[in-house]
Amino acid sequence: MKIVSMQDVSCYGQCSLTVALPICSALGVETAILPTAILSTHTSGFQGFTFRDLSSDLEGILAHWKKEGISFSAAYTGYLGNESEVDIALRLREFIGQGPFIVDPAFGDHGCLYPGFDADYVKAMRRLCFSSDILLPNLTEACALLGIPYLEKPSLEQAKAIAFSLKEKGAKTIVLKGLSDEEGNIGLLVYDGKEFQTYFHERISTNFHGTGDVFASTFVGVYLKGYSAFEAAKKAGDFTLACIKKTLGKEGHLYGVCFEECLPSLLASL
Ligand code: PXL
Repeated sequence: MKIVSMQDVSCYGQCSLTVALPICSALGVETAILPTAILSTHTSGFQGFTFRDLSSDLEGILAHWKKEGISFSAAYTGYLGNESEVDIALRLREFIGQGPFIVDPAFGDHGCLYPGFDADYVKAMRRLCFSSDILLPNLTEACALLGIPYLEKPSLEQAKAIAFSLKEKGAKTIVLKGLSDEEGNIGLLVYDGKEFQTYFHERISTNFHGTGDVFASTFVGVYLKGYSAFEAAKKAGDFTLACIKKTLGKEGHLYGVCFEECLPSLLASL
C-alpha cells in the first residue's frame, strides 16, 4: 500500500503531516506527502505562527511525479493552505486509479472555522468533499458544507439526515464524527448509502488539538489494511480516545495528543 497525503506541515504541534506520516507508516502504509504549507505551529492556541504557502510548488511536484510514472493506491487530504489548493487536490485522482479518495475537511471544530478560513474556503472545499469516496467531517464541517446552522448535539435522526444529505451531494461514504448519545458518550455515524452504523464510546471533556488528524490517519491506515469503513472508524475512535487518555494530566500538552506511546497497542489490536 502506497498513499499520498496532502496537508500542511505544522513544524510543532502534533497535527497534520507530523501525525499522518508516523501513524500511516506504523500501520504499514508507505506515505508520500504533498505539503500545502509550512507553519511554525498549528493555528490553535499559538500566537504569531509563521505561514509559508506552498501552493506554487505543487503543480511542479505533480508534473514531476507524472513524468516519473508515480502512482498511489489512495489519496488522503487534510488541511489545505488556501482554496486554490482544492484544484490541485482534485488532480490527485489522476494518480490513484480506482483507489479511494479520502477527505478530511479539516477546516473547523466546535462550531467555528479555523483561523484564516472563511465562507469562500468552505465553498471551495465543497467541490473536494462532495467528490470524495470517503468523507470524514466533524459536525462543524458537515453543517458548514451543507450550509445549515451548526448543530452541537443533533439527535440520531438529525445526524442521519446530515449524512444522507452529504451523500446526496456526492460523497460516497460518510463518517460523521462528534455525535453525542443520551449517556453523554461521544460517537460517530457511518453511512455508505445502504446502512447507517453508529459507534459510541466514553467522552473526555478536555479539548485536545489534533485529534481529528489522529482519527483520520488511523482510519486511513486501518481501512487500507482491508477493514471496512465502519471497522476502521471504530478502531480510529478507540485509538483517539486512548491517545487522549494518555495525554490527560500532562501539563501544557493541550496542543496535541501523545499518540506515539499508544501505537504499539493499536498495532497489537489489528
Ligand atoms: O488539526 C487540523 C489542523 C491542521 N493544520 C493546521 C491547523 C489545524 C487546526 O487548527 O491549524 C495548521
